[in-house]
Amino acid sequence: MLWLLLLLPLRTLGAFEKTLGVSPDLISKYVPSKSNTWTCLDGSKTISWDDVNDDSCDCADGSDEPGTGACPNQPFYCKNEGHIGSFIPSSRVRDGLCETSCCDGSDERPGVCGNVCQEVGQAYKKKVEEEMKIRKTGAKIRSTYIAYAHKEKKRLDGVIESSAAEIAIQEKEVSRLRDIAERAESLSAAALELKQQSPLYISLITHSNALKSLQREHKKHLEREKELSNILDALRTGYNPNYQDMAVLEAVRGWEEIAGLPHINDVGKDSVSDEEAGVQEDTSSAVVETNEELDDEMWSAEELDKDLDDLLNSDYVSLLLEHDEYVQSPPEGSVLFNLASYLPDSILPQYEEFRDALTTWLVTLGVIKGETPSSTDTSRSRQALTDAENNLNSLKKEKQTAENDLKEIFNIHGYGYEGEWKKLDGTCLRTDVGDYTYEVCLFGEAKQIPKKGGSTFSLGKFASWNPSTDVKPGDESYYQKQIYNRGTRCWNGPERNVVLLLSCGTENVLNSVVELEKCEYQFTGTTPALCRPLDGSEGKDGKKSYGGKDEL
Ligand code: MAN
Repeated sequence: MLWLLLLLPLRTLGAFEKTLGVSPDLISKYVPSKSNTWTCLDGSKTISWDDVNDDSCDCADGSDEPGTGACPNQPFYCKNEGHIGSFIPSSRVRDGLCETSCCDGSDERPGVCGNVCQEVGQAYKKKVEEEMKIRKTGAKIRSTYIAYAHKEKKRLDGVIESSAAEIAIQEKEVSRLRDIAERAESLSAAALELKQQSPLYISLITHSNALKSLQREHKKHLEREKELSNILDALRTGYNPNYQDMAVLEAVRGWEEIAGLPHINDVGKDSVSDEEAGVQEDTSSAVVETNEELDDEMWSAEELDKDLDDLLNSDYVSLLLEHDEYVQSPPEGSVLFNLASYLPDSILPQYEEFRDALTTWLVTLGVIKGETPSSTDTSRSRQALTDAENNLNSLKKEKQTAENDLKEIFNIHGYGYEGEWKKLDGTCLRTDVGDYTYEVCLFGEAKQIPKKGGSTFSLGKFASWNPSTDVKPGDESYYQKQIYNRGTRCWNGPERNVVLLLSCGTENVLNSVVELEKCEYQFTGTTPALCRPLDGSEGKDGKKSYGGKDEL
């Protein structure tokens, strides 16, 4: 009877060993049949219950040996009571080594590894609690970042609204000023027409036209003279003196006199050279220049040849206006009667508009002569228009910038769905490592600054969040990595670049910098922006808002 009592705990122990290494979701399947048999989990074989966990692999799927490591590639489950259960591969079961992830020592034969789950569990719990504390504090700070983004949105909405209103006003102002400028300019055109009726101007134009015509005729004559001299040269050198044709001889002699050439029959005799004989290409050059005495203001032939074209290309209208201003230079003290000079700039455009309208009316009615705005008035109204247009453009630019900024705030690829990163835009984190101070200005640029002097290298500008294709934009891991690239090119190497790895922390700090490969740097740091709230109100896709508030 006593042996039966002794057997009971052994049987219980045996049953316990049969489920050694079995994961909790399969435990219900490790029960013997009434006839003490057991069917492999893949249903391929029925074996004796005694063959389960007997250190000999019987089932094709290895399911009969969950706790011995006898079958390859089986998961072994450590219960780790007092801590967290975990799986290890069967290859590490009963290998004589105590696995850290199997703190209960169940992977080894009894007595090999102690059960340290209580201590491990407590240390783990403490660590988790500390992390939770950090996350809780961080999440509070993060919520202020989100609030900042909303404030920023409001501000930008305001900027967009007010600049839109100002744009509408300014557009009207631009069209009003354009109207004034165009009217002033068209009045100036009428004034110019009037000025062009001046006898002096008409005479100047007539002189110019006459000179141009003279120049044209002169050129024609030069051409003709050249042709004639060629004919006469040919006659002179080609005629036959033996024919005694007096008319030809007379023509040759006459030409030789005009051109200053020796008589052709004397060429070759005595000392008359070919050159002197005028046997040359350009006989026209041989034409005798008459040395006239020129008056002081007369142009020489050379001046006529070189400078006449420039003179005839003069801008006569500009000359007319200059002349007009010259003869009309304002008398001293005229500012006294210039009403515009007493008016503040703000009402000047209205005054000018009124004055122009009145002037036009008076001219139309014949009350006053066509006195028109001066070129100064015209350029002033043009200037006022340009200033207004510039103002309009800067308003439009301001609105555009605000719209772009607004788009980025709640953008998962920009400052996050909740805008939690907006606050950190431009925040610079620094740390000293070796001979350098490393700096990263978030969403800006990363730098390597030598402590003992020398050039600062750009390590790249912000390019993107985690670009890995297996990371979904908006997920936590997406925001745990930032890429900065296109920094200063490395000597014989790539452009410097940085991978910034971030995790939740109560402060924005840079913790470490390592140069993993030449000119490829890895920064690590913490930020409250990554401390998502503990209550899990935020969906995995990051689309649920923090603290139950509905954003957007
Ligand atoms: C500088 C620094 C280093 C880098 C070398 C490469 O000294 O930027 O980090 O490795 O240049 O030449």
